[in-house]
Amino acid sequence: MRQKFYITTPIYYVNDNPHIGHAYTTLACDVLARFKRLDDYDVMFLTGTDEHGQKVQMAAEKAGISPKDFTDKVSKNFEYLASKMGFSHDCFIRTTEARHYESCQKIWRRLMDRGNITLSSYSGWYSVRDEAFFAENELVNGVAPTGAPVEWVEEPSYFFNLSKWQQPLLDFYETHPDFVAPESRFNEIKRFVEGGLNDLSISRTTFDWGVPVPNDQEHVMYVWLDALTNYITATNWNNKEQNQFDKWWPADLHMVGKDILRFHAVYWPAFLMAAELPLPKRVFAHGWWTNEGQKISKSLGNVINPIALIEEYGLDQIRYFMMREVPFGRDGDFSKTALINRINSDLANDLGNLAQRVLSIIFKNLDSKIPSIPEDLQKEDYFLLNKLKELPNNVRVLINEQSFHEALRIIWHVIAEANRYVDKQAPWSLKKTDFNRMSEVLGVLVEVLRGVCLILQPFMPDASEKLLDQIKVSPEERLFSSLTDINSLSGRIIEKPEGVFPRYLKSEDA
Ligand code: ME8
Repeated sequence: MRQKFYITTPIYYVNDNPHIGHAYTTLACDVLARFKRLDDYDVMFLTGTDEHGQKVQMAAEKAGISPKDFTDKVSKNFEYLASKMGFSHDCFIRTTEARHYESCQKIWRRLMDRGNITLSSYSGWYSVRDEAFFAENELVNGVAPTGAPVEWVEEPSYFFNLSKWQQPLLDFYETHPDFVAPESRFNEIKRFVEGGLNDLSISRTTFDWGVPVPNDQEHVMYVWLDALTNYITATNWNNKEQNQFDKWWPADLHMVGKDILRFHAVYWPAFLMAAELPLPKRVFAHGWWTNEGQKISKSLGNVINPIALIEEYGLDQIRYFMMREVPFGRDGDFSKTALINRINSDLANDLGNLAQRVLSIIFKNLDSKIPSIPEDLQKEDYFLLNKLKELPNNVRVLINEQSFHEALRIIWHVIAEANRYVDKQAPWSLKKTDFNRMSEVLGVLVEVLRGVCLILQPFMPDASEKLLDQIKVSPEERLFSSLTDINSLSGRIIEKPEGVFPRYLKSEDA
């Protein structure tokens, strides 16, 4: 039976326009989902929008429309971004769907039935921007640690007995050393839990834009309990006919930004333990993007619109840059200079030129017919083909650790070797001196192009598709299981090659 892989993005608050940060998280998940599909996994890739809570209600008020109309409208911006980015999600969930209300209420009842919820009252600080409660001693100069303003809240509230789950959480972390990555973030989480946990307010009464608490219409659920439950709702947990909970749950990976790790690595596993449901296998918290060295924020007016970037630089170029430029897990800076360097150097020069050179010589000198690799490999052929052979497993290990930048780095190492090989073998000179060897060299190089383009599909689906089309790899031959079919292209006829990665020229250079 095929193995399953269930991967999720955070569901994004609809009060904001989608920006580069949202695109980044979903892109990482898209790369992983595509990689797993090519490795023949049965994949479910979930993304969506978080539509309740005070923040969204206030944004709707500001827009002068009802929260329902507001969320219907702005949720589409995120779906639009997903389509522009070429994301391959299997499901786009909205927390205003009826099935989600049902599943939140089901989880609430499970928590209630097991004695983990009690009615009391909350008095303390609340940050609407973070949708989070803060104790007095957590505030920094009178604001939330994130810098968000806080307001004093006093209201009746249901509480979840989070404090009871401190030791079970610590035990779980101990026995699941890969539960949170990167490791430094896992250590922060452990320190936080070791410091003691306060019971958590999980309902609000001062506004009503949320999932009603069962049997108490005065309360709506705290938006984070509602939001986290989306990961289970998507399995149709509450639907008799289409229930796929057993198939998909637990999730294999929750991908999040570092800002919301605590919710995923502390609250969510505690809710699940308390509800007697299995815990997700892993949570990865990636870093934060800044723009040319500055924090990205609406007030600074430096929010990067990914759609404008795609229009200017190309989709695969942006996908490549985001996955390559910053070590995944660390903070990174978005700079146009760095982006243009990557486009011109890695894509146009290293890969684009290699493909163009190899295919042009075949087209012009071998009647467009892809040659075979040599029967007796020379030392250099062997060296290069061996590097290629090792690549898939090495990339697979890195992808499973979410080291996307490293995976691309080692793919580019093989591309660099291929460029050294082509320079050294100089097929354009062999044309006159040793036609047969020229053909063998080109056979080796097409094999490298095939391997590299197959592995690059998850990162740059469009460009890889174009290159694989050009070297006549049929759609059925694009799973990773075909990687070992060495020499399978020999004898196929190519068409006149076309460049896939244009250089980026500033308008004054064009
Ligand atoms: O927190 N750099 O939604 P949100 C990198 N609804 N990633 C960034 C980023 C940046 N500058 N800015 C945003 C929420 N992100 C909740 C989630 S999940 C059950 C509920 C990404 O719209 C990053 O993934 O505020 C971050 O965690 C997420 O957007 C926050 O999105």
